[in-house]
Amino acid sequence: MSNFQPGPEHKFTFGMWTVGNMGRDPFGEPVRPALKPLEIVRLLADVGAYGVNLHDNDLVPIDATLADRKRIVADFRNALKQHGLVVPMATTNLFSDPAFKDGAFTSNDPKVRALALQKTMQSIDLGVELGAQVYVFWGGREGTETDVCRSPLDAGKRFRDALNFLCGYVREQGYALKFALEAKPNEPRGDLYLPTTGAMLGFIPTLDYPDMVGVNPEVAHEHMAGLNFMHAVAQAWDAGKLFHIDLNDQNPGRYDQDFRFGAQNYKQAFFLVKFLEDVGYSGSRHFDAHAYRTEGAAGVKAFAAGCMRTYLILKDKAAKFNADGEIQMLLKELAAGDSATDALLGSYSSTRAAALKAHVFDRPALGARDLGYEHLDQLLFELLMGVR
Ligand code: GCO
Ligand code: MN
Ligand code: MN
Repeated sequence: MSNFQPGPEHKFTFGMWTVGNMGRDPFGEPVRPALKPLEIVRLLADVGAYGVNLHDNDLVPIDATLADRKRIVADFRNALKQHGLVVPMATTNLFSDPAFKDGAFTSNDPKVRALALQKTMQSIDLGVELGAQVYVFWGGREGTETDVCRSPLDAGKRFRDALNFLCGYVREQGYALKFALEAKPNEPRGDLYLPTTGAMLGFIPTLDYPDMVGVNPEVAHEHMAGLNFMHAVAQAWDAGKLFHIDLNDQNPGRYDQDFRFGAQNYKQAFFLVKFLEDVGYSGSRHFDAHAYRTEGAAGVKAFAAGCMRTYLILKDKAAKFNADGEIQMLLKELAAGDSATDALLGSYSSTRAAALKAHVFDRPALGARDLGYEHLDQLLFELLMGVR
């Protein structure tokens, strides 16, 4: 890896809403013109992305007629073909329309819940038609400003019922589609239900078809909650549930920043890329971010190119870290045991338990050991800064 050029093998994808973001915020009007779906496809192909993901209404307006839908989808498919882009993931917009102002699947109003199911089935059909294999659920409005409105137990039950219904739908259609649940602690609601990836992982086994359902962790969302993103990803991976990932960046304790991948926390981004590459994660590397509001067309391209380039640079750094003799020797020493101690560890047996109970440890020596993490962490810093 020397030129950090993105290729299809890297599976870099962007949401239509990311490079299409017009820079609107709660205080200011859009600073960039709306891009047509075909312009988004062209832009992403230009910067070397592999795929483009979408909400139903990123492509087909919510009030489109069936004839409109047919024409729009046909044009989009042509553009994808022409530019060699795929659509690995799709999702539903269940947050923009005022009908969903108090939630979609968790709304108190049965009509809203039914509408959410209808909209999602139609959007699943669209996603599958475009080739999506992963379907993301981000419950942007599934939450509260005040808990006076409903019990979180009712909300949880309704969310479960909705996912069970939709799993049933996907199974009956014979779609090869997996669901990926995306947690976020807050924004746009004061509090969102199931606020972390860990919470989602606890919820999945309560579903009727847990094997069909995994997670879509997002860097910014765990950082908003002040958590270590890579740890959440590791837990998802360990559970066999890392179906998708949303890459961006974010400082803790801020609004939902959606910065370019690696823009803020180089070190966390490094450990994340190293983790994904070390374990052999083979899904999309999906960027769910947008250019700073200061940017125009060139800035948006620089943003998209930067996300991918940063990933590849960090991948290269991860390989250097793994090949660094001194770093690897130090890590090996840290975990080194001796045959006497090794015999005390392992699966349970009554003999082992008895031996362990009888063993005399030199506890003060264990406490006095200098672990050398200061030196190791400095070596990492120097490697990342390119002076090693
Ligand atoms: C956000 C979310 C969304 C979702 C997207 C796909 O904070 O706005 O991250 O961008 O990822 O709706 O589900
Ligand atoms: Mn987000
Ligand atoms: Mn996201």
